[in-house]
Amino acid sequence: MVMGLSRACTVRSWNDPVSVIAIDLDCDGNNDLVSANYSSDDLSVILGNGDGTFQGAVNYATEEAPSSVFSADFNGDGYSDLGTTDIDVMILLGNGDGSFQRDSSYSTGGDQSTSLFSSDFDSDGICDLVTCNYASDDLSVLLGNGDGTFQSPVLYPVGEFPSSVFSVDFNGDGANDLVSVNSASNDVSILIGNGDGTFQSQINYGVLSRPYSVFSQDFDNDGDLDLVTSSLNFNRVSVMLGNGDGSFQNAVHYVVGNYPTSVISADFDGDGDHDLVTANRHGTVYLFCLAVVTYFSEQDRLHSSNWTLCGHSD
Ligand SMILES: [Ca+2]
Ligand SMILES: [Ca+2]
Ligand SMILES: [Ca+2]
Ligand SMILES: [Ca+2]
Repeated sequence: MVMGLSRACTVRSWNDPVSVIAIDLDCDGNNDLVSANYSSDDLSVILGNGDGTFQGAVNYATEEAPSSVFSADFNGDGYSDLGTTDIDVMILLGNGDGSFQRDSSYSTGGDQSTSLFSSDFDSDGICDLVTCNYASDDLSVLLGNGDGTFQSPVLYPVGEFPSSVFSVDFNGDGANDLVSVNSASNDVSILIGNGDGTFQSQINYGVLSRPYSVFSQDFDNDGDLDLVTSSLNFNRVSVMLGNGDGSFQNAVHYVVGNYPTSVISADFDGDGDHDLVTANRHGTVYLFCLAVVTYFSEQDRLHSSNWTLCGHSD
């Protein structure tokens, strides 16, 4: 099986980038990068040149210790905006040229928001926000007004120490649902959306110890969205196939690298199957990343390959 990844390229100019996204921010057709930098209290915007190289970082100050960044068009002007969680949720509105203006901050009503996601929860075509709040064991839903501002948060209890949140329509009713992965209760919480911006109570499914990251994709191509979580303690990812009604089958586990802090899915080898990549951390060497792609198509289950992506050892 041939992989499309061939080399590692390290881009450095920030401190402790704990969250990163790739999106075209300046509308030139090239993907750009944004990182949330936990130790330097800022976001780095790094514009891509389209050939795999990048320009220097432009930093935007946040309040304190940003832990997550997400991009959506919050004010509907066609330009990508940024949201980040630190003490509050901070919104930066995009100018369309890769620069941003700091807009407003919003309390989540919870404690220690570690993850942020945006989708439309009340079906009005306007991007809304959800955060997961690590220390208060809940999710905060903030409905968007369409001009880049948001309504007051509504909180929903989930499992213990939620570390990541994601939103898709698990039961196919047209309303986006929520999932959080809970690192102390070792489960995921599913909250089915009512389509009006409110959500039903959590339904929980057990996964491996200290799950930290969650992502959704239709891994078995049956039309039902499935889940994957990463387990810090067992160095595995857990795949739970969806039944299409918002319920899930028991998790199947796959070995990846050490301490997988993040897992996402994409088709890396162009065969139409959804592959996985995890970002793994090693002991005291903070942010030393080893990418592991695990194929789990029926023909090639459990095959994985490793690439060293970047080293950071201060
Ligand atoms: Ca915008
Ligand atoms: Ca909305
Ligand atoms: Ca739904
Ligand atoms: Ca599926």
